[in-house]
Amino acid sequence: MSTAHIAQPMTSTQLDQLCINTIRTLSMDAVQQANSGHPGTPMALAPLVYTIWNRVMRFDPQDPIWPNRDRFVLSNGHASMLLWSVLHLTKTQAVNADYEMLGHPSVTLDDIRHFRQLGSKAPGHPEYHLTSGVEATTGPLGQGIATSVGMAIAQKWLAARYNRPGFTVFDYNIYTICGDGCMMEGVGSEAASLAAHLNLDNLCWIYDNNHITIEGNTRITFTEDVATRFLGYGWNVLRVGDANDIDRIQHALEVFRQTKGRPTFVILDSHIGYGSPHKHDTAEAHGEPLGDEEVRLAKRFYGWPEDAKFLVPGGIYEHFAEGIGERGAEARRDWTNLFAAYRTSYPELAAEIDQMERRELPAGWDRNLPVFPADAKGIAGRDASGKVLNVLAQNIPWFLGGSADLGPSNRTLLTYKGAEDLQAESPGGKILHFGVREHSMAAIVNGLSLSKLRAFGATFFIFCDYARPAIRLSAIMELPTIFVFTHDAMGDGEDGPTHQPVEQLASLRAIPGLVTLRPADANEVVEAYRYILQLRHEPAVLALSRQPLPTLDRSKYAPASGVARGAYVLADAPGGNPEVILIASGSEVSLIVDAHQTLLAEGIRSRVVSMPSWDIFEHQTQEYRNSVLPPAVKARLAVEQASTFGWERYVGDSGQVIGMKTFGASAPLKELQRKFGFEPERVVAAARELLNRR
Ligand SMILES: Cc1ncc(C[n+]2csc(CCOP(=O)(O)OP(=O)(O)O)c2C)c(N)n1
Ligand SMILES: [Mg+2]
Repeated sequence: MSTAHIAQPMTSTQLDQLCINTIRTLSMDAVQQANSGHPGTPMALAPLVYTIWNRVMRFDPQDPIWPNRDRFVLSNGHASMLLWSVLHLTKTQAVNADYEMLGHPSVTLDDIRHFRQLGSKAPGHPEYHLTSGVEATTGPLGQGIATSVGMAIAQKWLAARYNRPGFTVFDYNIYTICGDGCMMEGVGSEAASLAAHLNLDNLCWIYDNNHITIEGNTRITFTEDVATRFLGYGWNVLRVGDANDIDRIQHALEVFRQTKGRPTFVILDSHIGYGSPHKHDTAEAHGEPLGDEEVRLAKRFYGWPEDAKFLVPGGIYEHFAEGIGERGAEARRDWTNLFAAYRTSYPELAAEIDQMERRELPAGWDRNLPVFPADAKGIAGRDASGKVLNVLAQNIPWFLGGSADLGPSNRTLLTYKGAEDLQAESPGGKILHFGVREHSMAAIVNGLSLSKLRAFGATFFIFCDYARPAIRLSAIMELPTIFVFTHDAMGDGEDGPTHQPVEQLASLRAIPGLVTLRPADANEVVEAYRYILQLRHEPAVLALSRQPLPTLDRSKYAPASGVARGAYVLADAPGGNPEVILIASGSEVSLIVDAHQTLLAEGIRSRVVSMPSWDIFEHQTQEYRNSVLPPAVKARLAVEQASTFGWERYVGDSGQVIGMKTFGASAPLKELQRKFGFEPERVVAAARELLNRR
């Protein structure tokens, strides 16, 4: 059917409505074509998304990575067709991972026709690493809203550091849409609490209050008073009673922009599946195609040609070009001029922004990194880390972070002169206090990183489980976030099994793209940070010891720079040619070094391999890997205070692993080491056994 069936719109109001219905029908058609997806929420929220994009947001489709653009986060990621529709209709341009404009649109109509199909830029959920214009990967409910708090903290931080009188370089806002699911998820509550504590008045969440989730009406499970809850946090709470009233929506967003000192929460009453005569207000509209007949009926309701598919009527692209297109272009032009003048007045700050935006490191970023002398007593991984963090934070202006209330234990507090807490009244501080909120901490670190800050979050290693969903998203988004986890094994002995990590290493090593490092001594900690800081597209986890670890004598053993290869030969049998290989990470490396000395004295040719990172090692050439673990040497022993799960890949069928097969126990560390076999004698005995020399 041709566009002729739609009367040529005359008024701007009619054009608004036509744009909204275009978003709705594109969404319905895409879901129907894919025979999977979520039509109902795009049908309900098209007016909201239209208003944000075409009337409010300062976003230039010609340059979707312009630094001072407003951010839009779709936390109810299942409604992704909203995003694909507006990215398409605004002709948002594609950019690659090196921040180069590609000269073609981010999302084509063909991508929408292939919604949820392999290779389409319109996948099932918004994917930051895949489609330009997506500000955050969403889908796991609650992550988007929590991540947007990180974005809001980042904006305030950028403003505090870089704005100067007459030069408001950063003043963007963050608009986040969420649904009942996001409201139910705990991570959202953690983040909402912190957002109000930090007075994030640049942050606006719009809650799609449709009373529907997958199992039906929310009366079966979600009857709290959300408005009161947000008032309790300290948010500015607004209500728009009709999701189709775009003037009211626009007004609410104006109130948001005028509200100072607190974030804004807009409760928007909507009807899922709006326009579908049989499915509106039902859970069926949430996640199933409407069916051809129902699509037809909904189109009839919208006054749309019933048989048209993927129709973008004449005038639609133009209406977006006149709205967000012109407003965004003008905002970016003004900003570009402002920034040119800023560059003249503040060349160093401007250069800093350039580097930061490209995820580069400033010259001298690693100067003064400590070198630790050999010391049998040694230093704890967390202490070495604390020294490194304090150097990095001074060398890299946009490096910042903190802990989920364990800063003193994690040794993540920045203590150098001038280091300041990040609080509402000091938004440019670099010491973050996440409170006891590990999950939202990790999501917020993602938000900071999406804003190009180099951010770290910290807690006890055991509680990485509480942060894991957001760490996983870090990896999916290919963000260079940093997670500093201390108390990496049984070092906190008396706290017992609830505090002793067992399966956490295996679980993190299983996350594709995440670099997990467990350094053996203080110099390996330094080298681990040196490696991590140079990553631009991968997140990293550091598992650090609570207790002192001997600082290895690097004049006797191989240099710690071997960390950059994931695993390296630390000590070898004289002349090489080992008959047994001992492999360990972290605190168990010095243990196998001790065992190695005994074995050598017994005439057994052992090799010691320090393996701080499986992930990095896996990326080395086969040749290098064979040089560390020669295939011919089958007698291999891995020692690690963690689940043995996965070590078979390095020790092989004829190897052995000394590790954890149960949870730990509450006792002093020495006793635990004895009970679980982490003693040199046990390692020596196991090596002998492997060689059949009892
Ligand atoms: C953490 C998480 N748990 C479960 C799901 C599966 N899921 C997707 S949408 C949805 C219901 C969401 O309801 P709501 O947020 O109200 O969205 P609406 O149907 O109103 O669009 C669920 C449970 C998910 N995506 N993420
Ligand atoms: Mg809902």
